Amino acid sequence: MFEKLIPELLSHKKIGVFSHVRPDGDCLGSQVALCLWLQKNGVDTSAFNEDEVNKNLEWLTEFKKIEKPDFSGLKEFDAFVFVDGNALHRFGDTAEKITELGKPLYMIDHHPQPDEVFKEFVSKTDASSTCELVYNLFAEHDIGQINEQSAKAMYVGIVTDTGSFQFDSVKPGTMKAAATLLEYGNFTPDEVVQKVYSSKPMKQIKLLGLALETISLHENQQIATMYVTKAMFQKTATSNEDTEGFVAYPLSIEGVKACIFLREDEDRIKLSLRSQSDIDVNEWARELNGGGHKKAAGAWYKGNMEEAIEDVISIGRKQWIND
Ligand SMILES: [Mn+2]
Repeated sequence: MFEKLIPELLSHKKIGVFSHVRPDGDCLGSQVALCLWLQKNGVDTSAFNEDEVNKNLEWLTEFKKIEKPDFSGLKEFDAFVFVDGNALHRFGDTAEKITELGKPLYMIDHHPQPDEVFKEFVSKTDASSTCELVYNLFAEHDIGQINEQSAKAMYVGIVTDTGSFQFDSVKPGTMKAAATLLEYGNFTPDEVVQKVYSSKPMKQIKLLGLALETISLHENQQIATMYVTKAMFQKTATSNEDTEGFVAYPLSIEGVKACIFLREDEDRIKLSLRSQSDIDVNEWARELNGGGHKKAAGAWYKGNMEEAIEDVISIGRKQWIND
Protein backbone atom coordinates (compact mmCIF):
# COMPACT_ATOMS: atom_id res chain seq x y z
CA MET A 1 0.00 0.00 0.00
CA PHE A 2 2.82 2.39 0.89
CA GLU A 3 5.55 1.03 -1.39
CA LYS A 4 5.67 4.28 -3.39
CA LEU A 5 4.92 6.76 -0.63
CA ILE A 6 7.50 5.55 1.93
CA PRO A 7 10.62 6.16 -0.23
CA GLU A 8 9.12 9.44 -1.48
CA LEU A 9 8.62 10.73 2.05
CA LEU A 10 12.00 9.57 3.27
CA SER A 11 13.76 11.32 0.39
CA HIS A 12 13.02 14.70 2.02
CA LYS A 13 14.84 16.48 4.85
CA LYS A 14 12.03 18.61 6.25
CA ILE A 15 8.32 17.90 5.92
CA GLY A 16 5.27 19.84 7.10
CA VAL A 17 2.30 17.66 8.06
CA PHE A 18 -1.19 19.18 8.00
CA SER A 19 -4.36 17.93 9.67
CA HIS A 20 -7.79 19.25 8.69
CA VAL A 21 -9.64 22.22 10.18
CA ARG A 22 -11.84 21.57 13.22
CA PRO A 23 -9.50 18.69 14.07
CA ASP A 24 -10.81 15.35 15.31
CA GLY A 25 -9.16 12.32 16.88
CA ASP A 26 -8.35 10.67 13.57
CA CYS A 27 -6.64 13.60 11.88
CA LEU A 28 -4.64 14.54 14.99
CA GLY A 29 -3.76 10.92 15.78
CA SER A 30 -2.54 10.24 12.25
CA GLN A 31 -0.70 13.56 12.10
CA VAL A 32 1.14 12.95 15.38
CA ALA A 33 1.97 9.32 14.53
CA LEU A 34 3.18 10.22 11.04
CA CYS A 35 5.43 12.97 12.42
CA LEU A 36 6.89 10.55 14.96
CA TRP A 37 7.53 8.02 12.19
CA LEU A 38 9.23 10.60 9.97
CA GLN A 39 11.38 11.83 12.86
CA LYS A 40 12.41 8.28 13.74
CA ASN A 41 13.60 7.92 10.18
CA GLY A 42 15.62 11.12 10.08
CA VAL A 43 13.12 13.57 8.62
CA ASP A 44 12.60 16.87 10.41
CA THR A 45 8.89 17.64 10.81
CA SER A 46 6.43 20.30 11.88
CA ALA A 47 2.73 19.61 12.50
CA PHE A 48 0.24 22.25 11.40
CA ASN A 49 -3.42 22.96 12.08
CA GLU A 50 -5.39 26.17 11.58
CA ASP A 51 -7.66 25.57 14.56
CA GLU A 52 -7.45 24.91 18.28
CA VAL A 53 -7.18 21.34 19.50
CA ASN A 54 -10.15 20.26 21.63
CA LYS A 55 -9.43 19.81 25.33
CA ASN A 56 -9.95 16.04 25.29
CA LEU A 57 -7.25 15.63 22.63
CA GLU A 58 -4.77 18.21 23.92
CA TRP A 59 -2.61 15.49 25.47
CA LEU A 60 -1.67 14.34 21.97
CA THR A 61 0.17 17.63 21.44
CA GLU A 62 2.60 16.58 24.18
CA PHE A 63 3.84 13.91 21.76
CA LYS A 64 4.15 16.41 18.93
CA LYS A 65 3.57 20.15 19.11
CA ILE A 66 0.88 21.33 16.71
CA GLU A 67 1.36 24.85 15.34
CA LYS A 68 -0.74 27.32 13.43
CA PRO A 69 0.77 27.52 9.92
CA ASP A 70 2.36 30.78 8.84
CA PHE A 71 2.65 30.97 5.07
CA SER A 72 6.02 32.73 4.90
CA GLY A 73 7.57 30.11 7.20
CA LEU A 74 6.48 27.25 4.94
CA LYS A 75 9.16 28.05 2.34
CA GLU A 76 11.78 26.19 4.36
CA PHE A 77 9.96 22.85 3.97
CA ASP A 78 10.79 20.40 1.18
CA ALA A 79 7.36 18.80 1.03
CA PHE A 80 3.96 18.61 2.72
CA VAL A 81 1.72 15.75 3.76
CA PHE A 82 -2.03 16.08 4.30
CA VAL A 83 -3.77 13.55 6.49
CA ASP A 84 -7.46 12.63 6.89
CA GLY A 85 -8.68 14.88 4.09
CA ASN A 86 -8.13 14.83 0.35
CA ALA A 87 -8.75 18.41 -0.81
CA LEU A 88 -6.59 21.36 0.23
CA HIS A 89 -9.54 23.54 1.29
CA ARG A 90 -10.24 21.05 4.10
CA PHE A 91 -6.96 22.18 5.68
CA GLY A 92 -7.66 25.91 5.86
CA ASP A 93 -6.62 29.14 4.13
CA THR A 94 -2.86 28.65 4.36
CA ALA A 95 -3.03 25.13 2.94
CA GLU A 96 -5.24 26.31 0.10
CA LYS A 97 -2.47 28.46 -1.38
CA ILE A 98 0.32 25.97 -0.70
CA THR A 99 0.61 25.02 -4.39
CA GLU A 100 2.20 28.47 -4.91
CA LEU A 101 5.33 27.11 -3.20
CA GLY A 102 5.80 24.47 -5.90
CA LYS A 103 6.73 21.74 -3.38
CA PRO A 104 5.56 18.14 -3.66
CA LEU A 105 2.30 17.44 -1.83
CA TYR A 106 1.35 14.03 -0.45
CA MET A 107 -1.82 12.73 1.11
CA ILE A 108 -3.01 9.83 3.29
CA ASP A 109 -6.77 9.62 3.66
CA HIS A 110 -9.95 7.53 3.57
CA HIS A 111 -12.51 9.93 2.05
CA PRO A 112 -13.85 9.48 -1.50
CA GLN A 113 -12.94 11.54 -4.56
CA PRO A 114 -9.46 12.91 -3.89
CA ASP A 115 -8.21 16.11 -5.49
CA GLU A 116 -5.57 15.87 -8.19
CA VAL A 117 -2.94 18.12 -6.63
CA PHE A 118 -1.04 15.32 -4.89
CA LYS A 119 2.19 13.89 -6.27
CA GLU A 120 1.72 10.59 -4.47
CA PHE A 121 -1.01 9.44 -2.13
CA VAL A 122 -2.68 6.58 -0.31
CA SER A 123 -6.44 6.94 -0.52
CA LYS A 124 -8.49 4.00 0.78
CA THR A 125 -12.18 4.62 1.25
CA ASP A 126 -12.67 1.23 2.88
CA ALA A 127 -10.20 1.99 5.69
CA SER A 128 -11.81 2.57 9.07
CA SER A 129 -9.65 5.61 9.68
CA THR A 130 -6.57 7.44 8.51
CA CYS A 131 -4.89 6.13 11.65
CA GLU A 132 -5.42 2.56 10.44
CA LEU A 133 -3.65 3.58 7.21
CA VAL A 134 -0.75 5.15 9.10
CA TYR A 135 -0.56 1.95 11.14
CA ASN A 136 -0.14 0.09 7.83
CA LEU A 137 2.67 2.46 6.91
CA PHE A 138 4.49 1.50 10.13
CA ALA A 139 3.71 -2.19 9.55
CA GLU A 140 5.04 -2.17 5.99
CA HIS A 141 8.20 -0.29 6.91
CA ASP A 142 9.31 -1.45 10.35
CA ILE A 143 6.64 -2.34 12.88
CA GLY A 144 9.23 -2.17 15.67
CA GLN A 145 9.26 1.61 15.27
CA ILE A 146 5.84 1.86 16.91
CA ASN A 147 6.32 3.18 20.42
CA GLU A 148 3.97 4.17 23.23
CA GLN A 149 3.31 7.64 21.85
CA SER A 150 2.67 6.74 18.24
CA ALA A 151 0.60 3.73 19.33
CA LYS A 152 -1.65 5.85 21.56
CA ALA A 153 -2.03 8.48 18.84
CA MET A 154 -3.12 5.91 16.25
CA TYR A 155 -5.38 4.14 18.71
CA VAL A 156 -7.24 7.41 19.32
CA GLY A 157 -8.03 7.79 15.63
CA ILE A 158 -9.17 4.21 15.19
CA VAL A 159 -11.44 4.38 18.26
CA THR A 160 -12.99 7.75 17.45
CA ASP A 161 -13.52 7.18 13.70
CA THR A 162 -15.19 3.80 14.29
CA GLY A 163 -17.51 4.95 17.10
CA SER A 164 -15.49 2.70 19.42
CA PHE A 165 -15.36 -0.22 16.96
CA GLN A 166 -19.09 -0.14 16.22
CA PHE A 167 -19.22 0.89 12.55
CA ASP A 168 -19.22 -1.45 9.56
CA SER A 169 -15.92 0.11 8.50
CA VAL A 170 -14.36 -2.10 11.20
CA LYS A 171 -12.67 -5.09 9.54
CA PRO A 172 -10.54 -7.85 11.00
CA GLY A 173 -7.56 -5.74 9.93
CA THR A 174 -8.82 -2.86 12.07
CA MET A 175 -8.96 -5.07 15.15
CA LYS A 176 -5.54 -6.50 14.36
CA ALA A 177 -4.15 -2.98 14.05
CA ALA A 178 -5.70 -1.99 17.39
CA ALA A 179 -4.41 -5.16 19.05
CA THR A 180 -0.89 -4.55 17.74
CA LEU A 181 -1.00 -0.95 18.95
CA LEU A 182 -1.94 -2.10 22.45
CA GLU A 183 0.93 -4.55 22.35
CA TYR A 184 3.62 -2.19 21.06
CA GLY A 185 2.33 0.80 22.99
CA ASN A 186 2.05 -1.18 26.21
CA PHE A 187 -1.13 0.57 27.38
CA THR A 188 -4.69 -0.47 28.15
CA PRO A 189 -7.68 0.85 26.16
CA ASP A 190 -9.20 2.68 29.14
CA GLU A 191 -6.11 4.89 29.49
CA VAL A 192 -6.82 6.44 26.12
CA VAL A 193 -10.59 6.19 26.02
CA GLN A 194 -11.10 7.92 29.37
CA LYS A 195 -9.08 10.90 28.21
CA VAL A 196 -11.01 11.11 24.97
CA TYR A 197 -14.54 10.47 26.23
CA SER A 198 -14.73 11.08 29.97
CA SER A 199 -13.68 14.68 30.09
CA LYS A 200 -16.95 16.41 29.29
CA PRO A 201 -17.83 19.60 31.13
CA MET A 202 -21.24 19.66 32.85
CA LYS A 203 -22.50 22.44 30.56
CA GLN A 204 -22.07 20.11 27.59
CA ILE A 205 -24.34 17.52 29.20
CA LYS A 206 -26.91 20.29 29.86
CA LEU A 207 -26.77 21.19 26.17
CA LEU A 208 -27.23 17.54 25.25
CA GLY A 209 -30.35 17.50 27.44
CA LEU A 210 -31.86 20.37 25.46
CA ALA A 211 -30.88 18.74 22.16
CA LEU A 212 -32.45 15.40 23.07
CA GLU A 213 -35.78 17.19 23.61
CA THR A 214 -35.80 18.17 19.93
CA ILE A 215 -35.56 14.65 18.51
CA SER A 216 -38.30 13.85 16.03
CA LEU A 217 -38.92 10.89 13.76
CA HIS A 218 -39.87 11.03 10.09
CA GLU A 219 -40.69 8.66 7.22
CA ASN A 220 -42.19 5.80 9.23
CA GLN A 221 -39.89 6.43 12.21
CA GLN A 222 -36.90 5.53 10.06
CA ILE A 223 -35.25 8.93 9.98
CA ALA A 224 -34.48 10.90 13.12
CA THR A 225 -33.62 14.58 13.38
CA MET A 226 -32.16 16.45 16.32
CA TYR A 227 -31.00 20.06 16.53
CA VAL A 228 -29.24 22.68 18.58
CA THR A 229 -30.01 26.41 18.27
CA LYS A 230 -28.02 29.52 19.11
CA ALA A 231 -30.40 30.12 22.01
CA MET A 232 -29.49 26.72 23.47
CA PHE A 233 -25.78 27.53 23.22
CA GLN A 234 -26.45 30.81 25.03
CA LYS A 235 -28.55 29.22 27.74
CA THR A 236 -25.87 26.66 28.56
CA ALA A 237 -22.80 28.88 27.87
CA THR A 238 -21.57 26.36 25.31
CA SER A 239 -20.32 26.60 21.72
CA ASN A 240 -20.14 24.56 18.51
CA GLU A 241 -17.43 22.21 19.74
CA ASP A 242 -19.67 21.07 22.60
CA THR A 243 -21.94 19.18 20.18
CA GLU A 244 -19.21 16.67 19.38
CA GLY A 245 -20.72 13.17 19.45
CA PHE A 246 -24.35 14.32 19.77
CA VAL A 247 -25.28 12.74 16.45
CA ALA A 248 -24.95 9.26 17.95
CA TYR A 249 -28.07 9.75 20.11
CA PRO A 250 -30.79 10.01 17.43
CA LEU A 251 -29.08 7.15 15.61
CA SER A 252 -29.40 4.92 18.67
CA ILE A 253 -33.22 4.91 18.55
CA GLU A 254 -34.79 1.56 17.70
CA GLY A 255 -35.65 1.24 14.01
CA VAL A 256 -33.87 4.42 12.93
CA LYS A 257 -31.94 3.90 9.68
CA ALA A 258 -30.39 7.33 9.36
CA CYS A 259 -30.34 10.61 11.21
CA ILE A 260 -29.54 14.25 10.76
CA PHE A 261 -28.11 16.47 13.44
CA LEU A 262 -28.58 20.20 12.73
CA ARG A 263 -26.57 22.90 14.42
CA GLU A 264 -27.38 26.59 14.10
CA ASP A 265 -24.15 28.49 13.45
CA GLU A 266 -23.64 32.22 12.83
CA ASP A 267 -25.38 32.57 9.48
CA ARG A 268 -26.12 29.02 8.42
CA ILE A 269 -27.00 25.57 9.69
CA LYS A 270 -24.47 22.78 9.85
CA LEU A 271 -25.91 19.36 8.97
CA SER A 272 -24.35 16.10 10.12
CA LEU A 273 -25.85 13.03 8.48
CA ARG A 274 -25.36 9.48 9.71
CA SER A 275 -26.62 6.18 8.37
CA GLN A 276 -26.68 2.66 9.74
CA SER A 277 -28.42 1.15 6.71
CA ASP A 278 -28.25 1.22 2.90
CA ILE A 279 -29.14 4.89 2.92
CA ASP A 280 -26.12 6.63 1.41
CA VAL A 281 -25.72 9.89 3.31
CA ASN A 282 -22.77 10.92 1.11
CA GLU A 283 -25.20 11.10 -1.86
CA TRP A 284 -27.71 12.83 0.35
CA ALA A 285 -25.22 15.45 1.54
CA ARG A 286 -23.99 16.02 -2.00
CA GLU A 287 -27.46 17.19 -2.98
CA LEU A 288 -26.97 19.84 -0.32
CA ASN A 289 -23.49 20.72 -1.65
CA GLY A 290 -21.78 18.74 1.07
CA GLY A 291 -20.28 15.27 1.17
CA GLY A 292 -18.37 12.69 3.17
CA HIS A 293 -18.74 8.94 3.45
CA LYS A 294 -21.69 6.60 2.78
CA LYS A 295 -22.36 6.34 6.52
CA ALA A 296 -21.28 9.77 7.69
CA ALA A 297 -21.45 13.06 5.82
CA GLY A 298 -21.94 16.77 6.34
CA ALA A 299 -23.41 19.79 4.59
CA TRP A 300 -24.43 23.40 5.20
CA TYR A 301 -27.87 24.98 4.85
CA LYS A 302 -28.91 28.61 4.45
CA GLY A 303 -32.29 29.24 6.05
CA ASN A 304 -34.09 28.60 9.31
CA MET A 305 -34.23 25.37 11.27
CA GLU A 306 -37.77 24.42 10.26
CA GLU A 307 -37.02 24.83 6.55
CA ALA A 308 -33.75 22.97 6.93
CA ILE A 309 -35.46 19.92 8.45
CA GLU A 310 -38.25 19.97 5.87
CA ASP A 311 -35.84 20.29 2.94
CA VAL A 312 -33.36 17.75 4.09
CA ILE A 313 -36.11 15.18 4.68
CA SER A 314 -37.68 15.80 1.29
CA ILE A 315 -34.32 15.42 -0.46
CA GLY A 316 -33.54 12.23 1.45
CA ARG A 317 -37.00 10.80 0.82
CA LYS A 318 -35.99 10.08 -2.79
CA GLN A 319 -33.44 7.58 -1.56
CA TRP A 320 -35.61 5.21 0.38
CA ILE A 321 -39.09 5.67 -1.06
CA ASN A 322 -38.26 2.92 -3.57
CA ASP A 323 -37.09 0.52 -0.87
MN1 LIG B 1 -10.95 10.05 9.53
